[in-house]
Amino acid sequence: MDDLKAKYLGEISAAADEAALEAIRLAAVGKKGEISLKMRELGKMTPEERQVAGPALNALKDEVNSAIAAKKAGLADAALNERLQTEWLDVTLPSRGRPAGSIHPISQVTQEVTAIFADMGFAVAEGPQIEDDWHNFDALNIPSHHPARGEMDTFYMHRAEGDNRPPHVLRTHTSPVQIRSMLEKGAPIRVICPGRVYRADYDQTHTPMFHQVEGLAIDKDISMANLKWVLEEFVKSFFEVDGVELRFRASHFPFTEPSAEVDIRCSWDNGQLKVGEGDDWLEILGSGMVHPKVLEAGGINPAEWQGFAFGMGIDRIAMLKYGIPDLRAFFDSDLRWLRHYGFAALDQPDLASGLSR
Ligand code: 2U9
Repeated sequence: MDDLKAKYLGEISAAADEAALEAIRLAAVGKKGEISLKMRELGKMTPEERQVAGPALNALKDEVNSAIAAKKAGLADAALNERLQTEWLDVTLPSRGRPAGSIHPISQVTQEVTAIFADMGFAVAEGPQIEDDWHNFDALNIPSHHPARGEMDTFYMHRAEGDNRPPHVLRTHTSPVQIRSMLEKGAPIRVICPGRVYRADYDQTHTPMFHQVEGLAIDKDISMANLKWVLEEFVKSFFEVDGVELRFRASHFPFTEPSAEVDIRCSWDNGQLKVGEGDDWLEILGSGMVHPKVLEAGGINPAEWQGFAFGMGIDRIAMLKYGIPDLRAFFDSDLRWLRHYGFAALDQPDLASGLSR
């Protein structure tokens, strides 16, 4: 008994890790362990022998078990201490200096426009950039022979061989988002839809991907007078000028009737744009009363409801407001350009503190 005790306590104290400890446990007190087998032999002993050997074996088993438990705890402590020694971290160290990122003018202007229209009760809606031709064209009263549907301007998605359904398109305007909003929410409705749009065009003022914001307001008695007020408020807030004169020029869009293009009074002082004064006019957006067929496509009864819509290029108004000459540079990811024209990340535009501090 003393030999067994000395052997196992010695092995336990020398065990290097938990796996070694488990091997010792199995060899000593496991089902077929040495001590367990000895306990099975108790049955063959005389009652006198059993009275001595029984308690002694039980005591030995208990002693081995508690030695294993104590060693196990010791090993876990040692492992933790080892980790604490090697994995420490000085949380009082100052952070490494990093060059600050900046907000892209398009993000900045999108937020400015959103803040202005949110203040006038417009919600923001978004939709897919890959559209079916019904949402992008038909619902907007753009017939299949319309030039905008031609290969020239529209990016068509690929269809599998033998699939004769009309192809999906990269949306050519954000108008399909308003169609989706009308179908989803019904009237009355007031939304703006900012987002990316795609047209096959590339020069100093056109990129194949650009950004638009369109607006839609539908109610029982909305007129062009409401449109005029909303756009005047927008232009004043956006260009941060008090008085600004708007000029509505009759125009034509398939989705609005009547339609108007809107110019603002401005001057160009050696290349510098001034809004609200001068003898020049600058076209900034298109607008009109929503065509009855378009209301119908949006599930809204044109005998009961009417509304106005407008659309403008975010990139274009960003160029005008912040004096950025070439549209193509917007998408070059040139760090020097981004540092020059970018905005501080923590200065988010809101009406109370000024849009573009
Ligand atoms: C619905 C009904 C009507 C949106 C409109 C314009 C006029 C317009 C251009 C401005 C410059 C696009 O970025 S640009 O090339 N947009 O002139 N957009 S009215 O009319 C809608 C839209 C959706 C359901």
